[in-house]
Amino acid sequence: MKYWNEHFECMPREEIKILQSRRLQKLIDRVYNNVPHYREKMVAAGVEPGDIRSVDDIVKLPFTVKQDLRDTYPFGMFAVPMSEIHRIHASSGTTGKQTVVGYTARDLDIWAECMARSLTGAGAERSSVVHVAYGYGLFTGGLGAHYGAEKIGCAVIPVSSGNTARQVTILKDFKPDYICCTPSYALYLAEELYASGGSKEDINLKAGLFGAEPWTEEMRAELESKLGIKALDIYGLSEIMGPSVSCECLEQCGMHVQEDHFLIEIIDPKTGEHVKDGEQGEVVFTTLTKEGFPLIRYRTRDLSALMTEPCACGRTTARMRRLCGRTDDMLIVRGVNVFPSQIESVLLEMGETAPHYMIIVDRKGNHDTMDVQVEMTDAYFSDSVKNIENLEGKIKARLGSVLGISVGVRLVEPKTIARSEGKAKRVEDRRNLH
Ligand code: DLL
Repeated sequence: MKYWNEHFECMPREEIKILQSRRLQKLIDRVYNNVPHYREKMVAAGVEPGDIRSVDDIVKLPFTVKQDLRDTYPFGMFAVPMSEIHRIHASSGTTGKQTVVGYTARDLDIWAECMARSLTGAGAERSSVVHVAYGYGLFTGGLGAHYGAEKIGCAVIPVSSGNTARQVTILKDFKPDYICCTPSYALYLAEELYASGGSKEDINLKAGLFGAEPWTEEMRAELESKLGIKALDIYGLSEIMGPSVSCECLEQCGMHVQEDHFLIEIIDPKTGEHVKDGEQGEVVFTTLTKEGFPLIRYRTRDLSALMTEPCACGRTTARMRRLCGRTDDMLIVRGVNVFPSQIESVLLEMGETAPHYMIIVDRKGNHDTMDVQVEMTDAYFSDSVKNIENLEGKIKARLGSVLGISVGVRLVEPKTIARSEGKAKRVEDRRNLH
């Protein structure tokens, strides 16, 4: 089966727009009547529900930002009474209060539907076995992937995260066809698979749905060759919905947005104006069908670009380009913007180290410093000091030319950089700028 829901996934774009416009009108009516926060903001902006007749009118509505969620913590922006809420998720975030979201039964069903579309796009079907190694709990990854796979009728292995040795045994013995986890955890699993004497020949994975953190094309190549799979990018965020707001198909050419449920805009983060298709900007979502916790023009702080040209898979939905980072995890080092993903690309493309690294930013006096620690491969580790220094110099030169600033590079012993079981932490900013 190629599509889970051909009607919506392959709808002509003009029809998608009509459907979105109709759903947007209903949504605005609903939030105006049920969520005081939105009513107040609309009144302040001088907009009434009747002013919103099509998706083109969305620009009349104010943005919603993370601070709005904090101000109404925990349940102030729910649009239905608690008797209608069936599940609560929360994301801890790195700063400030956690973000709390609620789902009605219908919301959960739509979430499972979107995830079923994503898994089907990766090739999964009823007879497939799906290994879910995203964390189960308040984080949306585990349960999100789980219910999508169950909706298709797959056999789900709900391993959750952690206990890596056992996960490797499961990969070898239960032979799942699909795996859902963060890309950094997939890398760790691959490493442990080989360390236990196994290889890709001992497992049966066809594809992985990897997301919840930024990763690169170079990391994709690494995962595909080590695990013998197609590595697909899947996106989501607690506030909008967990995994499968958008997901790549086997064409691997951008993540298809579930546009019947989510209206996507890409804006210039400074001006708030729309950028042109294909241009990079901040992703903004409106949840067209959510009942429990609808969001209007939510600024995600994620940076991506939109592609609307047809995809070879036949789906007509707009696609998001791989995220290059977030407006708030972009490092500004000596005035230069640096994304951790740029560093990952360089290291993996050079391919002379292990794919494990850590970025340390500090301030000495008034001077920002950036140091990259990267693990040597076992072969290099037993090599001469001179060769190690040469390689450090080579990486330093390459990073310097790509980033436009000079960076310290230190090769460290194999297996000394902490492995991640969920979202990888790759930056330590010691400058206390926040
Ligand atoms: O990470 C939901 C999710 C679970 C997505 C499993 C995909 C797979 P949060 O914990 O709220 O939700 O974190 C959301 O993670 O705003 C992005 O910055 C980042 N993120 C999610 N997917 C990707 C991706 C889940 N494919 C935040 N590429 C988002 C890059 C991603 N960053």
